[in-house]
Amino acid sequence: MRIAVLGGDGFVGWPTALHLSELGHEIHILDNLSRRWIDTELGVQSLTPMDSIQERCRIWHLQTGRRIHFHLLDLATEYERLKAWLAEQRPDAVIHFAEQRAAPYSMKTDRHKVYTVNNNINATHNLLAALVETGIDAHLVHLGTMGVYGYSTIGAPIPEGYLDVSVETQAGSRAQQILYPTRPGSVYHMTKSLDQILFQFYAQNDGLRITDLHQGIVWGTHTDQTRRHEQLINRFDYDGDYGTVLNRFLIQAAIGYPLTVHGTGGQTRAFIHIQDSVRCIELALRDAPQSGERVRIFNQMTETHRVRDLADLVARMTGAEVAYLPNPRKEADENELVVKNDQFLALGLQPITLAEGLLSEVVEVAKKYAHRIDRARVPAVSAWTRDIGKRVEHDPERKRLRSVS
Ligand code: USQ
Repeated sequence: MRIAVLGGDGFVGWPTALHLSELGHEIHILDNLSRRWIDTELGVQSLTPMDSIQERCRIWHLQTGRRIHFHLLDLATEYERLKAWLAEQRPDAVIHFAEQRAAPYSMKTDRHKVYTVNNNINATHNLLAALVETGIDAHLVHLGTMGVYGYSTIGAPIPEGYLDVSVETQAGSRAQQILYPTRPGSVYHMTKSLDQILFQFYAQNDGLRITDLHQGIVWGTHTDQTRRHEQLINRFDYDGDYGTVLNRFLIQAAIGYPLTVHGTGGQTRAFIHIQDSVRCIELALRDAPQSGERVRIFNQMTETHRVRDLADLVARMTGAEVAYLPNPRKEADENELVVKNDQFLALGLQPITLAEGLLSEVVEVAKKYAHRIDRARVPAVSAWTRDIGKRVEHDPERKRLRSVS
């Protein structure tokens, strides 16, 4: 297949492009390189040294003989160029990763909220409108998030996108399936919730074939392909805005920084290893819906864990200290989470679960590049509200951490 990977320079986009190229697909990455600009804005860098996208593609070609094509394009602002590109290349599938993906970044200031909404919603809508206008019957696979469901304890497993409800009518009760009610916990998660409505409309109105993957928190760094050459290495974020919880704990352990648990650490979240993430995308691509079908929704996760249990696990493994810090986010202190992921299991996914070997691999990568870490950028400082911000700033445990690190 000819596949467009939108956002193919990012943390999941790059290994996906490699994985699909290895399988023999013709891969075109479309990316505005905004993630690299955000590093510059924040004054941080990936733990792992990343080459330019053109250099990465060159090395892949040298290693495998396969070509990955790169096109510099901003989906959110260059609608006409996007349409022209689709009309010319007519891809069989489009994988859409091209969104600002960090919740803390989206909550930093009003400017970051506006940027995240403008970028994410325009990118998604431009793509949908361009697919309709060009008449391309490409399967659109979108990387969504588990966070659209919210994290309150509901006492029942979270289904894959749709909820069975019964509506009382004058003629008795009627069964219906509705999109699971969204309860986003950040502006970023809100944009993915809005994406769902856009997909629902375009599938119903124009017969677009769409799969939405509600992914959990990705951990790990290497996949079979990124492991192959130093210059194919994946990016790895450790900072307080882009680093995600388990990867952060692993790098913190590697550099002797206390593990930064927010609040009680009673937050339960869904997780998936990066290798499974790319495999799920392959599986979803093979299982495209028909035109006229409703949006196909998968929960792309393999296990759930409580944050403090992960901290304890990493501490036991490495001898790291655990620090309980005031939570910069507005989120439930404790929640239960049970998630259905039957569809990927039925398609043959064999989950990679938290194994010591893979956890240690991340610690080893972090040790190798520890000299690239700016310890001052490790704490998470983006607060969800002004009041929370003041509380976090003056907290004695946070001040202590600043002095020990
Ligand atoms: N947390 C800590 N300590 C830290 C960092 C985070 O206790 O040092 C806590 C957070 O307060 C939160 C949980 O860990 O309760 C998860 O935070 P995270 O930064 O790992 O994940 P999140 O902000 O939810 O976002 C990440 C990705 C996002 C993706 C999402 C999947 O950045 O793109 O959509 O995971 S999910 O969480 O399932 O919605």
